[in-house]
Amino acid sequence: MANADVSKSSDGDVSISKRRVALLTGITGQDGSYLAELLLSKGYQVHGIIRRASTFNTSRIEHLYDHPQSHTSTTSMFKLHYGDMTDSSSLVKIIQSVQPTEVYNLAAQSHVKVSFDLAEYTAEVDAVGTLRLLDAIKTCGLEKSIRFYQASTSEMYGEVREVPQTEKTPFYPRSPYGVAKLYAYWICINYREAYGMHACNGILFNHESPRRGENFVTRKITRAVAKIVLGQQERLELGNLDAKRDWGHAKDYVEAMHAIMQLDKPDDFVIATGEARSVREFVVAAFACVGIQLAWRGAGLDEVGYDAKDTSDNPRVLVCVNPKYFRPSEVEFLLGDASKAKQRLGWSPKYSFEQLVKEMVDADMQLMKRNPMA
Ligand code: NDP
Ligand code: GDR
Repeated sequence: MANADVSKSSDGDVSISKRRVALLTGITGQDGSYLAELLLSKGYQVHGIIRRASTFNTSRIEHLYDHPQSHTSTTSMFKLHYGDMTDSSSLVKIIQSVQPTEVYNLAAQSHVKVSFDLAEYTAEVDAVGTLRLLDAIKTCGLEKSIRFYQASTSEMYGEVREVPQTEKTPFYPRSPYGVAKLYAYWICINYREAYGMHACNGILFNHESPRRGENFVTRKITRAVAKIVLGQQERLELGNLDAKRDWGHAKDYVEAMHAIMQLDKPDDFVIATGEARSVREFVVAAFACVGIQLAWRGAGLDEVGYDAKDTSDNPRVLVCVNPKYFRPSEVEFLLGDASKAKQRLGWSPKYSFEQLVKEMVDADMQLMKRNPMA
Protein backbone atom coordinates (compact mmCIF):
# COMPACT_ATOMS: atom_id res chain seq x y z
CA MET A 1 0.00 0.00 0.00
CA ALA A 2 3.08 2.28 0.22
CA ASN A 3 2.37 3.80 -3.20
CA ALA A 4 -1.36 4.17 -2.81
CA ASP A 5 -3.62 7.01 -1.68
CA VAL A 6 -6.88 5.79 -0.16
CA SER A 7 -9.84 8.15 -0.54
CA LYS A 8 -13.52 7.76 0.46
CA SER A 9 -16.18 8.98 -1.93
CA SER A 10 -19.44 10.58 -0.67
CA ASP A 11 -21.34 7.29 -1.03
CA GLY A 12 -18.77 5.52 1.16
CA ASP A 13 -16.90 3.58 -1.57
CA VAL A 14 -13.19 3.29 -0.90
CA SER A 15 -11.13 3.86 -4.01
CA ILE A 16 -7.41 3.30 -4.22
CA SER A 17 -5.55 5.54 -6.59
CA LYS A 18 -1.89 4.97 -7.28
CA ARG A 19 0.27 7.82 -5.98
CA ARG A 20 2.41 9.15 -8.79
CA VAL A 21 5.07 11.36 -7.27
CA ALA A 22 8.27 11.88 -9.23
CA LEU A 23 11.49 13.37 -7.90
CA LEU A 24 13.93 14.63 -10.53
CA THR A 25 17.54 15.57 -9.96
CA GLY A 26 18.85 17.75 -12.79
CA ILE A 27 15.40 19.25 -13.38
CA THR A 28 16.92 22.56 -14.56
CA GLY A 29 18.77 20.80 -17.41
CA GLN A 30 17.64 19.96 -20.92
CA ASP A 31 16.23 16.51 -20.10
CA GLY A 32 14.87 17.48 -16.69
CA SER A 33 12.72 20.20 -18.22
CA TYR A 34 11.22 17.94 -20.90
CA LEU A 35 10.71 15.06 -18.47
CA ALA A 36 8.97 17.34 -15.96
CA GLU A 37 6.59 18.49 -18.71
CA LEU A 38 5.86 14.90 -19.71
CA LEU A 39 5.23 13.74 -16.14
CA LEU A 40 2.95 16.70 -15.33
CA SER A 41 0.92 15.93 -18.44
CA LYS A 42 0.55 12.35 -17.18
CA GLY A 43 -0.82 13.54 -13.83
CA TYR A 44 2.30 13.13 -11.70
CA GLN A 45 3.18 15.43 -8.88
CA VAL A 46 6.67 16.56 -9.91
CA HIS A 47 9.39 17.55 -7.44
CA GLY A 48 12.75 18.83 -8.60
CA ILE A 49 16.08 19.33 -6.88
CA ILE A 50 17.83 22.55 -7.79
CA ARG A 51 21.16 23.79 -6.59
CA ARG A 52 21.95 27.25 -5.43
CA ALA A 53 23.58 29.36 -8.14
CA SER A 54 24.70 32.99 -8.19
CA THR A 55 22.45 33.63 -11.18
CA PHE A 56 19.02 32.17 -11.97
CA ASN A 57 19.32 28.62 -13.28
CA THR A 58 15.62 27.88 -13.78
CA SER A 59 15.03 29.41 -17.23
CA ARG A 60 14.14 26.00 -18.77
CA ILE A 61 11.44 25.29 -16.18
CA GLU A 62 9.94 28.70 -15.33
CA HIS A 63 7.01 27.99 -17.64
CA LEU A 64 6.09 24.87 -15.68
CA TYR A 65 4.56 26.97 -12.92
CA ASP A 66 1.90 27.92 -15.50
CA HIS A 67 1.58 24.41 -16.94
CA PRO A 68 -2.13 23.43 -17.07
CA GLN A 69 -1.40 20.38 -14.90
CA SER A 70 0.84 22.09 -12.37
CA HIS A 71 -1.96 22.90 -9.91
CA THR A 72 -5.08 21.04 -8.82
CA SER A 73 -7.73 22.79 -6.76
CA THR A 74 -5.97 21.65 -3.57
CA THR A 75 -2.37 20.82 -4.42
CA SER A 76 0.57 22.31 -6.25
CA MET A 77 1.77 19.58 -8.60
CA PHE A 78 5.17 21.17 -9.23
CA LYS A 79 7.64 21.86 -6.42
CA LEU A 80 11.34 22.69 -6.25
CA HIS A 81 13.75 21.94 -3.41
CA TYR A 82 17.29 23.14 -2.83
CA GLY A 83 19.77 20.27 -2.74
CA ASP A 84 23.00 19.06 -4.26
CA MET A 85 24.41 15.71 -5.37
CA THR A 86 27.45 16.44 -3.20
CA ASP A 87 25.33 16.91 -0.05
CA SER A 88 23.92 13.65 1.35
CA SER A 89 21.89 15.26 4.09
CA SER A 90 19.97 17.40 1.60
CA LEU A 91 19.14 14.28 -0.43
CA VAL A 92 17.91 12.36 2.63
CA LYS A 93 15.77 15.30 3.79
CA ILE A 94 14.15 15.77 0.39
CA ILE A 95 13.39 12.06 -0.11
CA GLN A 96 11.99 11.82 3.42
CA SER A 97 9.66 14.76 2.90
CA VAL A 98 8.62 14.07 -0.71
CA GLN A 99 8.21 10.26 -0.38
CA PRO A 100 8.51 9.88 -4.15
CA THR A 101 7.34 6.80 -6.04
CA GLU A 102 9.78 7.38 -8.93
CA VAL A 103 13.22 8.99 -8.77
CA TYR A 104 14.95 10.08 -11.98
CA ASN A 105 18.64 10.81 -11.46
CA LEU A 106 19.49 13.26 -14.25
CA ALA A 107 21.89 15.53 -12.35
CA ALA A 108 25.45 15.51 -13.61
CA GLN A 109 28.47 17.52 -14.57
CA SER A 110 27.56 16.44 -18.07
CA HIS A 111 30.21 18.07 -20.26
CA VAL A 112 32.78 15.55 -21.47
CA LYS A 113 35.59 18.01 -22.22
CA VAL A 114 35.07 19.88 -18.94
CA SER A 115 35.40 16.54 -17.11
CA PHE A 116 39.11 16.46 -18.04
CA ASP A 117 39.58 19.75 -16.16
CA LEU A 118 37.20 18.89 -13.31
CA ALA A 119 37.82 15.15 -13.02
CA GLU A 120 37.47 14.88 -9.26
CA TYR A 121 34.36 17.06 -9.14
CA THR A 122 32.82 15.07 -11.99
CA ALA A 123 33.39 11.86 -10.02
CA GLU A 124 31.88 13.46 -6.90
CA VAL A 125 28.68 14.47 -8.66
CA ASP A 126 28.21 11.81 -11.33
CA ALA A 127 29.58 8.72 -9.57
CA VAL A 128 29.49 9.25 -5.80
CA GLY A 129 26.43 11.50 -6.19
CA THR A 130 24.50 8.54 -7.59
CA LEU A 131 25.62 6.40 -4.67
CA ARG A 132 24.52 9.15 -2.26
CA LEU A 133 21.08 9.26 -3.84
CA LEU A 134 20.64 5.48 -3.75
CA ASP A 135 21.81 5.43 -0.15
CA ALA A 136 19.45 8.27 0.77
CA ILE A 137 16.57 6.13 -0.53
CA LYS A 138 17.79 3.23 1.60
CA THR A 139 18.28 5.42 4.67
CA CYS A 140 14.64 6.47 4.33
CA GLY A 141 13.61 2.78 4.12
CA LEU A 142 12.06 3.31 0.69
CA GLU A 143 14.25 0.98 -1.37
CA LYS A 144 11.41 -1.47 -1.93
CA SER A 145 8.82 1.12 -2.97
CA ILE A 146 10.77 3.64 -5.07
CA ARG A 147 11.58 3.08 -8.72
CA PHE A 148 14.96 4.55 -9.71
CA TYR A 149 16.15 5.72 -13.12
CA GLN A 150 19.84 6.35 -13.78
CA ALA A 151 20.86 8.61 -16.69
CA SER A 152 23.54 6.38 -18.16
CA THR A 153 25.26 7.26 -21.38
CA SER A 154 26.76 6.01 -24.62
CA GLU A 155 30.00 7.70 -23.45
CA MET A 156 30.55 4.53 -21.41
CA TYR A 157 31.24 2.66 -24.69
CA GLY A 158 34.06 5.07 -25.49
CA GLU A 159 36.57 3.39 -27.74
CA VAL A 160 34.88 1.44 -30.49
CA ARG A 161 34.58 -2.25 -29.57
CA GLU A 162 31.50 -3.12 -31.58
CA VAL A 163 29.18 -1.31 -34.02
CA PRO A 164 26.32 -0.73 -33.41
CA GLN A 165 26.43 -0.69 -29.61
CA THR A 166 23.87 -2.73 -27.68
CA GLU A 167 23.20 -3.48 -24.01
CA LYS A 168 25.78 -6.29 -24.34
CA THR A 169 28.64 -4.27 -25.89
CA PRO A 170 31.66 -4.02 -23.55
CA PHE A 171 32.41 -0.60 -22.08
CA TYR A 172 35.70 1.29 -22.53
CA PRO A 173 35.17 4.89 -21.36
CA ARG A 174 37.51 7.58 -22.69
CA SER A 175 36.94 10.49 -20.30
CA PRO A 176 36.63 11.14 -16.56
CA TYR A 177 32.91 11.74 -17.29
CA GLY A 178 32.55 8.33 -18.97
CA VAL A 179 34.40 6.60 -16.13
CA ALA A 180 32.26 8.32 -13.47
CA LYS A 181 29.08 7.37 -15.33
CA LEU A 182 30.28 3.78 -15.53
CA TYR A 183 30.53 3.69 -11.74
CA ALA A 184 26.99 5.07 -11.52
CA TYR A 185 25.76 2.44 -13.98
CA TRP A 186 27.20 -0.40 -11.91
CA ILE A 187 26.18 0.94 -8.50
CA CYS A 188 22.63 1.15 -9.82
CA ILE A 189 22.79 -2.52 -10.90
CA ASN A 190 24.41 -3.43 -7.57
CA TYR A 191 21.56 -1.86 -5.57
CA ARG A 192 19.09 -3.73 -7.75
CA GLU A 193 20.80 -7.05 -7.09
CA ALA A 194 21.78 -6.46 -3.46
CA TYR A 195 18.61 -4.81 -2.13
CA GLY A 196 15.94 -5.75 -4.68
CA MET A 197 15.54 -2.14 -5.80
CA HIS A 198 13.62 -1.36 -8.96
CA ALA A 199 16.68 0.42 -10.37
CA CYS A 200 17.11 0.86 -14.14
CA ASN A 201 19.73 2.30 -16.48
CA GLY A 202 18.78 4.14 -19.63
CA ILE A 203 21.91 4.08 -21.81
CA LEU A 204 21.04 7.13 -23.86
CA PHE A 205 22.92 8.21 -26.94
CA ASN A 206 23.31 11.95 -27.67
CA HIS A 207 20.03 13.82 -27.69
CA GLU A 208 19.57 17.45 -28.47
CA SER A 209 16.92 20.17 -28.71
CA PRO A 210 16.57 23.95 -28.66
CA ARG A 211 17.08 23.61 -24.88
CA ARG A 212 20.49 21.96 -25.27
CA GLY A 213 23.30 23.65 -23.32
CA GLU A 214 25.18 26.20 -25.44
CA ASN A 215 28.56 24.49 -25.16
CA PHE A 216 27.54 21.13 -26.60
CA VAL A 217 28.47 20.90 -30.25
CA THR A 218 24.99 20.83 -31.84
CA ARG A 219 23.74 23.91 -30.02
CA LYS A 220 27.06 25.67 -30.50
CA ILE A 221 26.60 25.11 -34.23
CA THR A 222 22.95 26.18 -34.48
CA ARG A 223 23.57 29.31 -32.39
CA ALA A 224 26.55 30.22 -34.54
CA VAL A 225 24.61 29.68 -37.78
CA ALA A 226 21.91 32.05 -36.55
CA LYS A 227 24.41 34.65 -35.36
CA ILE A 228 26.46 34.50 -38.57
CA VAL A 229 23.32 34.98 -40.71
CA LEU A 230 22.24 37.91 -38.53
CA GLY A 231 25.71 39.50 -38.63
CA GLN A 232 26.33 38.97 -34.91
CA GLN A 233 29.27 36.54 -35.23
CA GLU A 234 32.12 36.25 -37.71
CA ARG A 235 32.73 32.49 -37.84
CA LEU A 236 32.24 29.16 -36.07
CA GLU A 237 35.28 27.55 -34.46
CA LEU A 238 35.14 23.81 -33.79
CA GLY A 239 37.38 20.91 -32.76
CA ASN A 240 37.10 17.41 -34.21
CA LEU A 241 34.86 17.63 -37.29
CA ASP A 242 35.00 13.89 -37.98
CA ALA A 243 33.65 12.51 -34.70
CA LYS A 244 30.37 10.67 -35.33
CA ARG A 245 27.38 10.64 -33.04
CA ASP A 246 23.93 9.08 -33.01
CA TRP A 247 21.85 12.23 -32.46
CA GLY A 248 18.20 12.09 -31.40
CA HIS A 249 15.67 14.57 -30.00
CA ALA A 250 15.44 14.97 -26.20
CA LYS A 251 11.62 14.96 -26.34
CA ASP A 252 11.64 11.41 -27.73
CA TYR A 253 14.22 10.30 -25.19
CA VAL A 254 12.35 11.42 -22.05
CA GLU A 255 9.42 9.28 -23.24
CA ALA A 256 11.79 6.31 -23.17
CA MET A 257 12.91 7.18 -19.62
CA HIS A 258 9.31 7.08 -18.41
CA ALA A 259 8.54 3.87 -20.31
CA ILE A 260 11.58 2.11 -18.78
CA MET A 261 10.26 2.94 -15.30
CA GLN A 262 6.83 1.44 -16.00
CA LEU A 263 8.14 -2.12 -16.52
CA ASP A 264 7.35 -4.54 -13.71
CA LYS A 265 10.89 -5.90 -13.79
CA PRO A 266 13.79 -3.41 -13.71
CA ASP A 267 16.15 -3.57 -16.67
CA ASP A 268 18.70 -1.58 -18.71
CA PHE A 269 18.06 -0.20 -22.19
CA VAL A 270 19.96 1.43 -25.05
CA ILE A 271 18.04 4.41 -26.44
CA ALA A 272 19.27 5.62 -29.83
CA THR A 273 18.12 6.41 -33.36
CA GLY A 274 20.35 3.88 -35.16
CA GLU A 275 21.80 6.59 -37.43
CA ALA A 276 25.22 8.20 -37.00
CA ARG A 277 26.42 11.45 -38.51
CA SER A 278 29.67 13.38 -38.22
CA VAL A 279 30.02 16.82 -36.65
CA ARG A 280 30.81 18.03 -40.19
CA GLU A 281 27.49 16.63 -41.46
CA PHE A 282 25.66 18.44 -38.66
CA VAL A 283 27.37 21.71 -39.61
CA VAL A 284 26.45 21.26 -43.29
CA ALA A 285 22.83 20.44 -42.41
CA ALA A 286 22.56 23.48 -40.10
CA PHE A 287 23.90 25.93 -42.71
CA ALA A 288 21.58 24.36 -45.30
CA CYS A 289 18.62 25.36 -43.09
CA VAL A 290 19.46 29.03 -43.76
CA GLY A 291 20.13 28.47 -47.47
CA ILE A 292 23.94 28.31 -47.28
CA GLN A 293 25.59 25.40 -49.05
CA LEU A 294 28.96 24.87 -47.38
CA ALA A 295 32.10 23.92 -49.28
CA TRP A 296 35.37 22.83 -47.64
CA ARG A 297 39.00 23.43 -48.50
CA GLY A 298 42.31 22.64 -46.78
CA ALA A 299 42.93 19.74 -44.41
CA GLY A 300 43.49 19.02 -40.73
CA LEU A 301 43.87 22.13 -38.58
CA ASP A 302 43.85 24.29 -41.74
CA GLU A 303 40.50 23.05 -43.02
CA VAL A 304 37.87 25.76 -43.50
CA GLY A 305 34.24 25.86 -44.55
CA TYR A 306 32.85 28.65 -46.73
CA ASP A 307 29.76 29.50 -48.78
CA ALA A 308 29.98 27.47 -52.01
CA LYS A 309 28.46 30.45 -53.85
CA ASP A 310 31.44 32.60 -52.82
CA THR A 311 33.71 32.07 -55.85
CA SER A 312 36.27 34.74 -54.95
CA ASP A 313 39.95 33.73 -54.54
CA ASN A 314 39.71 34.42 -50.86
CA PRO A 315 36.20 33.35 -49.77
CA ARG A 316 34.96 34.40 -46.33
CA VAL A 317 35.65 31.67 -43.78
CA LEU A 318 32.46 30.59 -42.00
CA VAL A 319 33.83 27.52 -40.20
CA CYS A 320 37.37 26.79 -39.02
CA VAL A 321 39.18 24.38 -36.72
CA ASN A 322 40.57 25.46 -33.35
CA PRO A 323 42.72 22.87 -31.54
CA LYS A 324 41.54 24.15 -28.16
CA TYR A 325 38.28 22.25 -28.70
CA PHE A 326 39.99 18.86 -29.12
CA ARG A 327 39.84 16.43 -26.21
CA PRO A 328 42.83 14.65 -24.61
CA SER A 329 41.17 11.36 -25.61
CA GLU A 330 38.24 11.28 -28.00
CA VAL A 331 35.26 9.04 -28.65
CA GLU A 332 35.26 8.79 -32.43
CA PHE A 333 32.14 6.84 -33.29
CA LEU A 334 28.90 6.11 -31.46
CA LEU A 335 25.96 4.32 -33.05
CA GLY A 336 23.26 2.67 -30.96
CA ASP A 337 21.00 -0.30 -31.53
CA ALA A 338 17.74 0.28 -29.65
CA SER A 339 16.09 -3.00 -30.74
CA LYS A 340 15.50 -4.10 -27.15
CA ALA A 341 13.69 -0.84 -26.34
CA LYS A 342 11.62 -1.20 -29.49
CA GLN A 343 10.58 -4.76 -28.61
CA ARG A 344 10.06 -4.38 -24.86
CA LEU A 345 8.92 -0.76 -24.56
CA GLY A 346 7.42 -0.21 -28.00
CA TRP A 347 9.74 2.83 -28.16
CA SER A 348 11.10 4.33 -31.34
CA PRO A 349 12.08 7.92 -32.12
CA LYS A 350 9.57 10.21 -33.84
CA TYR A 351 11.95 13.01 -34.86
CA SER A 352 14.25 12.66 -37.88
CA PHE A 353 17.76 14.12 -37.94
CA GLU A 354 16.63 16.80 -40.43
CA GLN A 355 13.67 17.81 -38.22
CA LEU A 356 15.96 18.06 -35.20
CA VAL A 357 18.49 20.31 -36.95
CA LYS A 358 15.78 22.52 -38.43
CA GLU A 359 13.97 22.94 -35.11
CA MET A 360 17.22 23.95 -33.42
CA VAL A 361 18.26 26.41 -36.15
CA ASP A 362 14.78 27.96 -36.31
CA ALA A 363 14.68 28.36 -32.53
CA ASP A 364 18.11 30.01 -32.47
CA MET A 365 17.16 32.34 -35.33
CA GLN A 366 14.12 33.47 -33.29
CA LEU A 367 16.19 33.80 -30.12
CA MET A 368 19.02 35.81 -31.70
CA LYS A 369 16.58 38.13 -33.47
CA ARG A 370 14.82 38.81 -30.15
CA ASN A 371 17.99 39.01 -28.09
CA PRO A 372 21.29 39.47 -29.96
CA MET A 373 23.16 39.25 -26.64
CA ALA A 374 21.90 35.69 -25.95
P1 NDP B 1 22.38 19.16 -18.54
O1 NDP B 1 23.82 19.47 -18.44
O2 NDP B 1 21.50 19.99 -19.41
O3 NDP B 1 21.73 19.18 -17.08
C1 NDP B 1 22.44 18.71 -15.97
C2 NDP B 1 21.62 18.97 -14.72
O4 NDP B 1 22.35 18.51 -13.57
C3 NDP B 1 21.32 20.45 -14.47
O5 NDP B 1 20.02 20.56 -13.95
C4 NDP B 1 22.35 20.82 -13.40
O6 NDP B 1 21.97 21.92 -12.60
C5 NDP B 1 22.34 19.54 -12.58
N1 NDP B 1 23.51 19.43 -11.72
C6 NDP B 1 24.82 19.52 -12.07
N2 NDP B 1 25.59 19.37 -10.99
C7 NDP B 1 24.77 19.19 -9.93
C8 NDP B 1 24.98 18.98 -8.54
N3 NDP B 1 26.19 18.97 -8.00
N4 NDP B 1 23.89 18.81 -7.74
C9 NDP B 1 22.64 18.86 -8.27
N5 NDP B 1 22.38 19.07 -9.57
C10 NDP B 1 23.44 19.22 -10.39
O7 NDP B 1 22.26 17.62 -18.96
P2 NDP B 1 21.15 16.90 -19.88
O8 NDP B 1 19.81 17.35 -19.47
O9 NDP B 1 21.58 16.96 -21.28
O10 NDP B 1 21.37 15.37 -19.43
C11 NDP B 1 20.68 14.83 -18.32
C12 NDP B 1 21.45 13.63 -17.79
O11 NDP B 1 21.57 12.65 -18.81
C13 NDP B 1 22.88 13.93 -17.34
O12 NDP B 1 23.16 13.09 -16.25
C14 NDP B 1 23.74 13.54 -18.52
O13 NDP B 1 25.02 13.18 -18.10
C15 NDP B 1 22.94 12.35 -19.05
N6 NDP B 1 23.03 12.08 -20.46
C16 NDP B 1 22.78 13.07 -21.37
C17 NDP B 1 22.79 12.81 -22.71
C18 NDP B 1 22.51 13.87 -23.73
O14 NDP B 1 22.84 13.64 -24.92
N7 NDP B 1 21.91 14.98 -23.37
C19 NDP B 1 23.06 11.44 -23.22
C20 NDP B 1 23.25 10.47 -22.18
C21 NDP B 1 23.23 10.79 -20.85
P3 NDP B 1 22.32 23.45 -13.03
O15 NDP B 1 21.22 23.86 -13.99
O16 NDP B 1 22.30 24.18 -11.75
O17 NDP B 1 23.66 23.43 -13.71
P1 GDR C 1 29.46 14.50 -26.21
O1 GDR C 1 28.78 15.81 -26.80
O2 GDR C 1 30.87 14.71 -25.84
O3 GDR C 1 29.15 13.40 -27.19
O4 GDR C 1 28.64 14.31 -24.86
P2 GDR C 1 29.41 17.15 -27.39
O5 GDR C 1 28.32 17.82 -28.13
O6 GDR C 1 30.13 17.94 -26.36
O7 GDR C 1 30.52 16.61 -28.44
C1 GDR C 1 30.16 15.78 -29.53
C2 GDR C 1 31.37 15.63 -30.44
O8 GDR C 1 31.62 16.88 -31.07
C3 GDR C 1 33.03 17.12 -31.05
N1 GDR C 1 33.29 18.56 -31.15
C4 GDR C 1 32.95 19.48 -30.23
N2 GDR C 1 32.27 19.37 -29.08
C5 GDR C 1 32.05 20.51 -28.37
N3 GDR C 1 31.33 20.44 -27.23
N4 GDR C 1 32.49 21.74 -28.80
C6 GDR C 1 33.19 21.88 -29.96
O9 GDR C 1 33.58 22.97 -30.33
C7 GDR C 1 33.42 20.69 -30.73
N5 GDR C 1 34.03 20.46 -31.91
C8 GDR C 1 33.94 19.17 -32.16
C9 GDR C 1 33.48 16.51 -29.74
O10 GDR C 1 34.89 16.31 -29.74
C10 GDR C 1 32.65 15.22 -29.73
O11 GDR C 1 33.31 14.24 -30.47
C11 GDR C 1 27.24 14.51 -24.81
C12 GDR C 1 26.88 14.98 -23.41
O12 GDR C 1 25.52 15.34 -23.39
C13 GDR C 1 27.09 13.88 -22.40
O13 GDR C 1 26.58 14.28 -21.14
C14 GDR C 1 26.35 12.63 -22.87
O14 GDR C 1 26.54 11.58 -21.96
C15 GDR C 1 26.82 12.24 -24.25
O15 GDR C 1 26.56 13.32 -25.13
C16 GDR C 1 26.08 11.02 -24.79
